[in-house]
Order: sequence, then C-alpha cells, then structure tokens
Amino acid sequence: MSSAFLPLHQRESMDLPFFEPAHKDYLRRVEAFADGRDDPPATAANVDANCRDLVRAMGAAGLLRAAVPQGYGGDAPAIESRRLVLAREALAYRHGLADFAFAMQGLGSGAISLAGSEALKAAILPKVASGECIPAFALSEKGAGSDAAGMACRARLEDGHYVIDGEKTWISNGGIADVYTLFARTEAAAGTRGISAFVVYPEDPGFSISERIDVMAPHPLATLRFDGLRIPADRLLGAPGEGFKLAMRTLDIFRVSVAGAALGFARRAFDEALAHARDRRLFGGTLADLQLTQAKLGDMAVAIDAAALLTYRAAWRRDAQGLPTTREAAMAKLAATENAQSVVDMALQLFGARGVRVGETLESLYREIRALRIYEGASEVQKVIIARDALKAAAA
Ligand code: COS
Repeated sequence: MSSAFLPLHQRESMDLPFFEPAHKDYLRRVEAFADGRDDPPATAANVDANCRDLVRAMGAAGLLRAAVPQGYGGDAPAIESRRLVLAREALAYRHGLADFAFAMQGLGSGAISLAGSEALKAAILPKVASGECIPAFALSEKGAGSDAAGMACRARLEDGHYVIDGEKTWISNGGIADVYTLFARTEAAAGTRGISAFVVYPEDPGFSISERIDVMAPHPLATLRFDGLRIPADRLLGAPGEGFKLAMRTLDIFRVSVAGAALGFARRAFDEALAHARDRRLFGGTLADLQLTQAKLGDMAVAIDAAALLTYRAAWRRDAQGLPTTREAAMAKLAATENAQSVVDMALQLFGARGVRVGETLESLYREIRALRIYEGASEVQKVIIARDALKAAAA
C-alpha cells in the first residue's frame, strides 16, 4: 500500500545522530517494499495466507536479514535494534499486517539467536532470514500473562527426551508457524529459576492447535496444546532453568521495536490529520484554521517526537553503546504505545464520522494500535520494570 506523504527515509528524523547512512538505506528499501504491495485488507479468512505471502516476499527482498545475526543469514554481527525499529516504523505506517509479519520473524526466533546450539541456529535462522521459516514465541498462558513466571506448562526429562504437557495461548503466528520457541516449567518449586526454553515443531507428536483466536486487527493467533509432546533433549535453548531470563532478554530486544511500530501508526495518523485539517472546509474556513484543531495538532506533534526520541535512544544505546536497555526499552514501549493511542484517537476525532467508517485509514489505525499497549508486556508491566530499575539504582 503506497502513501502520498513524504517517505520516512527523507524526513529530518533520519538526520538525528542515532543513525548511520546504512540505516537510511535500509529504511528506503523497506518503504519501497511496502509501497509495492497491494494486499487486500486483512480479514480472519485471508490473514494466514497473506501473512505467509508477506514473509516469503520480505525474505526475498532481503529485509528479514535484520531479524537474525550474521553467520546465520543476518546482515549485522548482532541483531540491530535500529533496523528493527525503522522497519517496523515504516511498515506500520503503510501496512499493519506486514509490520506484524516482520516483527514475528525476530521475536519468534530471538531466543534461538541468543541461546540456541550451533545446530539449531544453523538449521533454523537462515530460513527465518530468507522467509522460508515462520517462527513463533510461546510464553503466555491463560493464567500467566503479565506474571510470566506463573506458567503451568511443564516439561520433564525422561530417557534423553523432554516430555511436555500443557497449553499456551495468545500465540502470534500460532497455526502458521514452522517452529515455536516454547517456555515451560522444568522445576515445580523454583519460581522464575525453574523455567526452561525449547524448540518445538508443529510436526512433533503431541502438538496441536486447540483454538484459533480472532482479534480486532486480524492476524494469526492461537492456543497451542501439548499432550505428552516428546522432543530430544538437544532442543533445549541455553541451560535448564534459564528460560525466564532468556524470555526477558528476548523481550528486551524486541520491545523497543514495538515502540517503532507505534511510532509508525502515530506518524501516519498525524499525516492523515494534517492533510484532512487543511482540506476540510467548515465555518467559512478550514478545519486547520480553528485553534481547537491547532491545539490537537500541537499535542500530536509533541507526543510523536517524544516517543521517537525515547525509541531511537533505546535502540542506539543497545547497538552503539552495547549497554543493557531493559529500562530504556520499557520507557520507549510505554511512551510510544500510549502516545500513539492518543494520537490516533485525536486524529480520528478530527475526521469526525468518516474516521469510524470501515475501510478508512483512521479506522484501521484505531484497531491496529490498541494491542500494542498490551502485547510484549502491558503498559503496567513497563511501569513496574522502570520503577524497579530506578529503585535499584537509588539503593545502590
Ligand atoms: N534480562 C535478564 N534477566 C532478567 C531480566 C532481563 N530483562 N528481567 C528480569 N531478569 C532476571 C532477574 O534479574 C531475576 O534474576 P535472579 O533470579 O538471578 O535474581 C529473574 O529474572 C526474575 O526477575 P523478576 O524477579 O523481576 O521476575 P518477576 O516474576 O517479578 O517478573 C516482570 C517481572 C513482571 C517484569 C515479568 O514477568 C514480565 O516482563 N512480564 C510480562 C511478560 C510479557 O511481556 N508477556 C508478553 C509475552 S509476548 S506477547
């Protein structure tokens, strides 16, 4: 889906010191890809096929190399946060489902990049980069969302195999994924230290999809069931008991890209609102002549720039300084998703009734943005992470 607005790679935000020339070039390629797509609006009926098609096409265009490290199909020594942020910003601006499909290639395989054996990395990651393999991240359960360590899904070691029983839900790419990174409890009483991570394939005996879940902005989502699912012990990721930390480290990398997506949705809403305010005539002038409109536009511009600076800062700190970014990523995700929700809402209000009409860009942005304040750690979880970090620093 193309856009009539100034491409993001030509905007002054790309001149900020957070970016290098290669980032602008990557962003330009992502925008060219999205402009060349003419996909129908996502529906529950077409979303699986559309997603597979988007992943194959993004892989063929080389865009998914940003989702894995060098040596395994990637184009940078480690996964670069700035590429993830910029890709998601550009894709969300034009194509919500493409943003989702891109994001999942990284999140779904992130734990394998971080802690997989050479054999697992070599078998899976190059295919993730080429778009031949769709991965998924299976952490949440009905009783363990924000409290990720409250999981009940269990894995027990038996004759050189792990035997897994339980359920995972809200799993993006559930049903279309070729590989799942699965987190399960290996020690009942050990809290966060009793969780381990595994690679699971849908062909593994005992794996099933027990429910498909439809959501307001359609994308592949499902509940997974494991009934005595038996996998070789070498499908373990990292050491036994390190799964919770691995999940948190994975989320640290990808949460900042959620902020990038929120920024893309917000920028699109703002551009649509500006164009509409200049065109729409009322009370003998334009909507833009009204100071009430100008107040909204001012609020939107500040909300977007504040989110952008927090997002780019978190990405740059991890890439260029090699520093931990748990707090910065949480701040970026919190601010960018909350700000984007209010920017999209303000833009929709400026459109009036047209804003809620099915098929309008604002109507779609309104549906797309909502889940970002929930997934990969709800806003409330981000606040807890930020506060704990500040308290820890104060105590030291
Ligand atoms: N990187 C590395 N290690 C981390 C970490 C991080 N970002 N965050 C926590 N840890 C470590 C801690 O240092 C602690 O280690 P020790 O056992 O050695 O002390 C351990 O993990 C447990 O951490 P903590 O006590 O903070 O765990 P909690 O159970 O209190 O959980 C929250 C903390 C709420 C932050 C966590 O459960 C969370 O992020 N929940 C949201 C999950 C989520 O995003 N779900 C969406 C799934 S994807 S759609």
